[in-house]
Amino acid sequence: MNHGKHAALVCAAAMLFIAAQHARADETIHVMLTDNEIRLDNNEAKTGRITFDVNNAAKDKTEHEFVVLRTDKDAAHLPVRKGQVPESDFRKVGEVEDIAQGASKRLSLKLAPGRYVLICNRPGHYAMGMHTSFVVAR
Ligand SMILES: [Cu+2]
Repeated sequence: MNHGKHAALVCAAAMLFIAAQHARADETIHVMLTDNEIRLDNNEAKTGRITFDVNNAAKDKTEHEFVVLRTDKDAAHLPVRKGQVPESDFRKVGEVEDIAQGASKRLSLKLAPGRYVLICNRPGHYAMGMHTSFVVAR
């Protein structure tokens, strides 16, 4: 095999490898829970396996949780009953509970394209502002 052909084959193989790696790439979203907010380093991800790295960065010693709901509703206008969003009214995709102040927990999910709302559903916390929207693009 001449050198030029060999180089082209190696190059094609490398490109296929990169394409395959890209298709399987896991995306990590860093989630910061504060006393009255959920902050993400990115409110959008591509379809596939997404890992939420959830850190309770609250100033007070309150435990928080992190719930992923699949819904087209506006994150700020979900129904609330007795201080909590009725999770059974929604398609709950995943959840991590009981995250102590200063602690982190990871939640890895395979998410389909669409709109999601991320909340903390400890009583009263949603109403305090612990919600944000999240979009999974094709
Ligand atoms: Cu909370």
